[in-house]
Order: sequence, then C-alpha cells, then structure tokens
Amino acid sequence: KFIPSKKATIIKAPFSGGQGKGGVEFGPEQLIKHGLLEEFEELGWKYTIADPLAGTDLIAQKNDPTDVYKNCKRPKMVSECCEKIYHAVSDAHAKKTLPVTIGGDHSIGMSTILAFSNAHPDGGIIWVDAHADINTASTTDSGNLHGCPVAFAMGLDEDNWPPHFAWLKQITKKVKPSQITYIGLRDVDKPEKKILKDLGIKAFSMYHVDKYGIAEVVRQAIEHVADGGKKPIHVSYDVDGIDPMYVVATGTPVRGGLTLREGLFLVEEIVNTGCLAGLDIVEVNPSLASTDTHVMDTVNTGLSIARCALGDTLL
Ligand code: NNH
Ligand code: MN
Ligand code: MN
Ligand code: MN
Repeated sequence: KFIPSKKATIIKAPFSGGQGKGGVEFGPEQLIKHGLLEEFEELGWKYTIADPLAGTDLIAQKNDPTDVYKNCKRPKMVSECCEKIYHAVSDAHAKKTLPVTIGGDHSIGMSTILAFSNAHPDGGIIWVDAHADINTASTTDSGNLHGCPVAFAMGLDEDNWPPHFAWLKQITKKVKPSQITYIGLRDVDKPEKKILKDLGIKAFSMYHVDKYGIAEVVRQAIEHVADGGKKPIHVSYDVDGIDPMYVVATGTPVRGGLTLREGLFLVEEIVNTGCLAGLDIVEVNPSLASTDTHVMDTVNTGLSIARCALGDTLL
C-alpha cells in the first residue's frame, strides 16, 4: 500500500560505537555474504545500496578515549554516524522506496525512526527488542548509546544531551510517544520503566506474548500505532528480541524471548497489512558465537526477518 513499487534502499550501517563490543560492525557484510541481496531479487524487489558510513574511520573513532560526555560513551562518533544514516534513510523515503537499514548496533534507530516519522508524520513504529532503548543521556547507567535511541528520537532530556547532537536538536518534529509500541521486552531498566509509564507508551512484554499469544499482541500493536493497518509502519528489529536459543550472536542476549516463529510471524502480520514502510535489522554480531553453527543461526534469523518483510509467503 505504501511501497507499491517494490523498490527498496538497503542502507548499510556497519556501526558499533553505541556499545562496547566489537564485531557488530560485520552484520551487514555477513547478511550480504549469506544471501540478503538474492532474497530481494528472488522476491521481485528492485534495490539500490546506500553506504553512508563509507569513508568514515570507524576504528579510530571507536578507540578515541576522549570521546565521552558525562556518562555517555562515544557521543561524537554516534552523533556523526547517526546524522549520515539519518540523511540516507530520509533520501530513501523521499524516493518512495522501502528503507532497509542493516546494523550495526541499535543506536542508529534514532536516525531511522526519526527519518520515518518525518517522512510519515502519521506513521507508527513497532520496536522489537528485549530492551526498551529509552534511557536518556542522564538515566543511562551503561553509557552505551544503543540503549538510548528512542529517547533521542523523542527529544527526551535534550538539555542534557552531549553537545554533538546539535543536528538532531534542529529536527523539530520528533517521534511522539503515541507513535511507538514495543514487542518482546523483558529487560527494562528502572528509569526506563518510569519513562514508559510517565509518557503512557504502550508496550507488549514477553508477559503479554505469553498471556495473549503473539497474534493478539501484533493485532493490538498494529491497532495502536497504525489504526489497525491504515497508516505506514516502521519496524525496528533488534534480533535480541528473539530468544538466545535461536540468536546467540548478539551483544546482550536475554533468556525468555520470542520463539523464532513468533519473531517471524509478527513481521508477516505487519506485512499482510500492506503498511510496512521502513525496517531495521540490528545487533547481529557474528563475532559473539563460539561455533559457526551459532553464527549461522543468528545470520539466518536476520535473513529470515528480511524475507518475511519482503513478503515471502506460500499463500
Ligand atoms: N538497557 C541497557 C542499556 O541501556 C541495555 C541496552 N542493550 C540493548 N538494547 N541491547 O537493545 O545499556
Ligand atoms: Mn535494541
Ligand atoms: Mn536489545
Ligand atoms: Mn545534516
């Protein structure tokens, strides 16, 4: 409905500065190596590839010990890279293509959802994750900005932002709390719980998935953010939303997550509404598994998410 042309822009975001571990920057190349582009072709999509971080010295930036602001780690690096990704995703929307951003860590979500909501002011966001990623610059305990993208996209606690985020401050239309909902939460920090409550953000934790079943949870999520399937939807998919028994190779695995089928079904249901207008697949870290089988389990999960999002179905 919103991308009738079956045209996509694949945005490579080999970014790891939003957290401390190495390896997540290899996510895009691993997914591509194992068949991401062929999936687009097989399912009848045309695509172009954007590489907004090409030419950025990501290794030097990640290792720059001076890049700290209060408790926030690598604000300069995160800000500079996220600005580039913001422009790439905005361009993809302007060309009426489906932006598919491949991480990298989840800090880039601040750019993808902000670009989405500026392109589609009435659109809704479904954030699939074990974590809420809504710590502010002040509440983050880890200092890892991949735990903060939703707060930045909403402009929460702007007064305490590292000064590097001036470009983001200038974007006046921020994501509204009513525009987003979560699926899969099970590891939410105490200050994040307060923010979710204070802002009245609708969230479906694993408790809700167990209690109502994934089909009802997705139905309610689509109802909440997209009027039941009348408005564009962006899915920001942190693969750690799925249980570590399927996805070991990710930076912060949390047990008790979505089954592989629940994690794919929710994408299939969103696609069935015809409303999918943006997608991120993040936190695939091929360096964090001890066997090739485990690496491939995780990479294949990312590929399966993409395939479902592109409308692979037997029906
Ligand atoms: N909430 C924690 C933090 O802010 C963990 C965030 N880690 C994630 N988020 N992987 O998806 O550091
Ligand atoms: Mn996340
Ligand atoms: Mn997570
Ligand atoms: Mn700019």
